[in-house]
Amino acid sequence: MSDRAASSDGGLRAACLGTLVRCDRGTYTVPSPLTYPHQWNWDSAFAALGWLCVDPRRAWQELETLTGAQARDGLVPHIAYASPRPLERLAPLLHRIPSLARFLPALVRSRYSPSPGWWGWLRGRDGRLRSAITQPPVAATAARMLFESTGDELAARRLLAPLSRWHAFLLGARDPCGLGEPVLIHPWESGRDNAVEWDAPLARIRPAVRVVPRPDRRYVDAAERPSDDHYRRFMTLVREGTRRGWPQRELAASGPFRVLDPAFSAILARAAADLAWLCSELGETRLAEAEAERGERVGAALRARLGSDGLLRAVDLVTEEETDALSCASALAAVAPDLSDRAVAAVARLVTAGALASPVGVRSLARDDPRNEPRRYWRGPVWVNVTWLCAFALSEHGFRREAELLRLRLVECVRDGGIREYFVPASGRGLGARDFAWTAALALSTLAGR
Ligand code: 2M8
Repeated sequence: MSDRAASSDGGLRAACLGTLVRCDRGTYTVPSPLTYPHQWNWDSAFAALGWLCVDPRRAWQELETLTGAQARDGLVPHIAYASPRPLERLAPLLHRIPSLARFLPALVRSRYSPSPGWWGWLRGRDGRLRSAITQPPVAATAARMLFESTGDELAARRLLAPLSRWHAFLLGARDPCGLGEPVLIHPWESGRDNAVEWDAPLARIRPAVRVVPRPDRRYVDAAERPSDDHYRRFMTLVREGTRRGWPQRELAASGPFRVLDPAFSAILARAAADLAWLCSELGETRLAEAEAERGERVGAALRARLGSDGLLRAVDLVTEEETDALSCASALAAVAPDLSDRAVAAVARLVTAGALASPVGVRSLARDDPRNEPRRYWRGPVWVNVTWLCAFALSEHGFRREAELLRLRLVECVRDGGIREYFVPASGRGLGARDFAWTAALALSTLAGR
């Protein structure tokens, strides 16, 4: 490596660390200080991998804080809210007094929408306010990586039961018909909020929420965020779930929005296999067996519905139709441990030279899809976590050359585009939130050769 490259790697490392530190809230990491001021689920798993490069104790703590927000039924929420500020503490009380409830929006206005009241003031095990939906379960895979690098048995052991209960929830309440894959009940659960796959299932939701607070657009251009129409439907699903008291099994069996996401399922298949490995390393045989069985169940379900082109796609369970879109979800399916060589080879082509390839990483939507919007959130841009997960998946399946190419693109992307939330595929321009934690964390991890 030339001196110049070495010194610019050093500069990038320092910049990434600066972002992680600015996003650090002591025991967890916010995705971005201005746009996302709470703890998010898969963001924290990625942040842990960044902390691992500089402070392993802090990395373990990230995952422990995340699982602390777990609900009684095992769900680990997609958002665990930061402690309310003094005035916000009054919100749950005001909510009960109809004549005062109208002051609520003013109290919680400044931070993020939806605020905790939208979910019905739910609390996790640790007392934090939380959402009622989940997100891709990357945490067990992050835990395995932390353990392989630190060997900290005590820290790992604390995570086994909560992670296993979460996986059990995903294949229990969230798989009421025994499909072998968890049913997602809100687009936010996929982590790819406004992906084109969700357009058709969302089109059936009649927007009952008309005025939606959009603090997200205070710091990010409206053209780079989901539209108001998307938000009305997102919030209608939340309001309806809260009105019904979030009956998870019922919503997964007959709710208004029900989809299978190959990315989420594949991440779960990998997570269960990784947790099985971790449990068996720590002598927890019973848990290890249960997790291995879960991983195999999801893997078998995915293999059974591979398309003729070797790729997996999302399914709308209300119409039982497969989406026509080719998105990064098909690429992320390779995260599952047991896929055929043919299926992994199809993904390898797709992300390095095919419709999802770009000079700065993996596109969120095929380049020639007429719905592609290169600047709008999950409808076209490149996201660093997607590129990183694809590189990880390909390398685990033995496609080392392709994995290395993606890693090079990832580092170039962040070096040239900045530590931003997402990137225009053709130009590499950074967009969305600034000081974005998973971009920093995964660039750090890649630079460290992990
Ligand atoms: C985005 O999602 C949130 C809702 O969960 C939002 O737009 O407000 C997604 O990119 C999601 O994947 C991510 O976890 C979250 C925080 O970075 O932001």
